[in-house]
Amino acid sequence: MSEDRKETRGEITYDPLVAFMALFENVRATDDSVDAFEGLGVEDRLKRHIVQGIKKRLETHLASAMEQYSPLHIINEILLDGMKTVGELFGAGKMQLPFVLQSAEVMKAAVAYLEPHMDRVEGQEKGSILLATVAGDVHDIGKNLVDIILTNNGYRVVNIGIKQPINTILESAEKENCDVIGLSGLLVKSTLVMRDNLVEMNRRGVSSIPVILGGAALTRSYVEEDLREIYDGRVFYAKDAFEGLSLMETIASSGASVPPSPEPLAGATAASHRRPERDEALYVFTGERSDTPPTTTIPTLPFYGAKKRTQFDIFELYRYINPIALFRGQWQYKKPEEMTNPEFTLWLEEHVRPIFEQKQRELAGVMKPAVKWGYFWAQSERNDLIIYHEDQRTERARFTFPRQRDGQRLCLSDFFRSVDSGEMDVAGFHIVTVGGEVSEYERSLFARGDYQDYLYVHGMGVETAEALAEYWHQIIRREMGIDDEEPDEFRLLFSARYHGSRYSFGYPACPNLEDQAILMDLLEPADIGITLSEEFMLEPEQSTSAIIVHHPSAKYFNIR
Ligand code: B1M
Repeated sequence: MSEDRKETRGEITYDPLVAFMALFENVRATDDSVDAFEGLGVEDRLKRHIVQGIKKRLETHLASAMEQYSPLHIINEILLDGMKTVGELFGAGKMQLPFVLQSAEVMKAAVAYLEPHMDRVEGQEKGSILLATVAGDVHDIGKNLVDIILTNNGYRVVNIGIKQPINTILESAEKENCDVIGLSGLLVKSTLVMRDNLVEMNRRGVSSIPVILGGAALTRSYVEEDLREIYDGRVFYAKDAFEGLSLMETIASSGASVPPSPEPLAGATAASHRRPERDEALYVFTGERSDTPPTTTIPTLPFYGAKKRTQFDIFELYRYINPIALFRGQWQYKKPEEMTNPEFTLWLEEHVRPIFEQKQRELAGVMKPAVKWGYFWAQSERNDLIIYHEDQRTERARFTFPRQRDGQRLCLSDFFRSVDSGEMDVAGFHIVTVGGEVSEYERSLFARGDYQDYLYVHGMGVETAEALAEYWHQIIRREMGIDDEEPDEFRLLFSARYHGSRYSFGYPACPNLEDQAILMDLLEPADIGITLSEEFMLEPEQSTSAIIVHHPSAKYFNIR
């Protein structure tokens, strides 16, 4: 156990002193005898501030630049030129996203300093965009990254937040006189909402406004082929914030006339389309089950119903964070071409792990982990999984899962004993959260312009929620007595090398988000502060749920 953790009643609690000290970590000691800007002209000094993300002495250098240039010239010709270099370095894989955000922070600070000295800021922008996450979707960070990159590259961004209906989007775009509408969404359902939004824009005759779409559930071909056929105006796909920026640049440079949609990318074939509609045929049982053999043993039911736990050793949970998912996925550190994999791993250990360790301490008191979990009698019936009351006779709930059309014809229900077998099986469920405080903290960082920290804190929230799910799944395996294949390395734990599996509703084997409502009825997690929105999203945001399957052959599979 590390020394900076305080132990009380066998639990490790938050230590304010440790958190305070953590604030001063990662502050690089600078050698004041060396002037990083020495010998540079006023323009190059400012560009260096931007490209290297240096805030120190920014105001002094801006003040001396103002002796020569107008604030507007400084922004448009010098600082934005620096941001252009940042974009190019990022595009060439020579700059990591957290450093891009650090540059954006400096840009924001510089503009804030210059603004009071400008006669009129409005109308000086390169273009404007209304940004929103579509109705029913709570995902914020992707859209906010787009906001940061566009704002700090000279565009006016009107960011109206998450879960936005088309009415509000169009009203705000009109009121704010935006040139472009940008829609974001991560849910499969959001791809349909985006399509409906475009149809509605046609109907209202406002299709002269170009639309940029982004988010993980979209594919380029879905946007550039299917949606382009539907929308009377121009619609573009942006895979990330920088593609959003280059699209804005193309649109802005074409003036009033909207540029033609680019040709679809080679390789964007019909086969790569994601057709998000539910395929009913997959849910109809045609008489042919998979050849999943019944388990030889059924675990003893640890207890019937649900329990909760709210006391955790947060540092123990942090051990279950998958560093690859955090460093490479959330924080988006990418391997530069010139580095080998082992070199990059070493680089991450040297440069990124210290940030991870510092954030663990900083957020120890912000994370509020809580779990609700339980065990229920269960049996399968074709594609259905029936959950019984404690009497093992009365049906309490029923899930219907899709079945693979070809190949093994796998279906989640086949991992459970069937009604015909006459034997009662056991299903586990859990729902975990790290609470809402981390999201509030994250939002305050975004609002303050602490963009790099915003990314770091968001990533920590996401991966601590994932870690808690991993940790609790292990506890469940122990309680069920299926901890016979526990890996002795965390690396193997992250690749699910253990007995049984954990499936989250909304993922391919059990894609119906609506099933979250059944899980909520079973676990009743309101007492740990988790609720379900009308769109079947969990509140707080950093929460996740799963059904735990004990069958030894249970592994992830796709439904096609
Ligand atoms: Co979940 N999740 N998740 N999740 N999660 C998704 C979204 C999912 C697609 C995964 C999958 O199926 N493969 C899936 C939804 C599928 C569906 O709709 N059915 C899913 C699910 C099912 C769920 C749960 C329901 C699972 C469960 O518990 N039963 C649950 C719901 C949570 C809730 O209700 N609150 C859940 C939970 C979680 C975690 C908490 C564990 C965690 C955090 C979620 C969060 O932050 N709110 C999480 C994560 C991490 C993901 C994935 C893996 C990653 C999301 C992310 O953080 N991306 C995600 C799968 C995926 O995206 N590949 C998934 C990083 C972020 C910076 O990227 O927002 O895409 P993104 O933005 C990018 C680009 O897309 C683009 O630029 C950005 C920056 O480069 N971009 C634009 C975005 N908008 C743009 C707009 C533009 C231009 C570019 O112009 C306008």
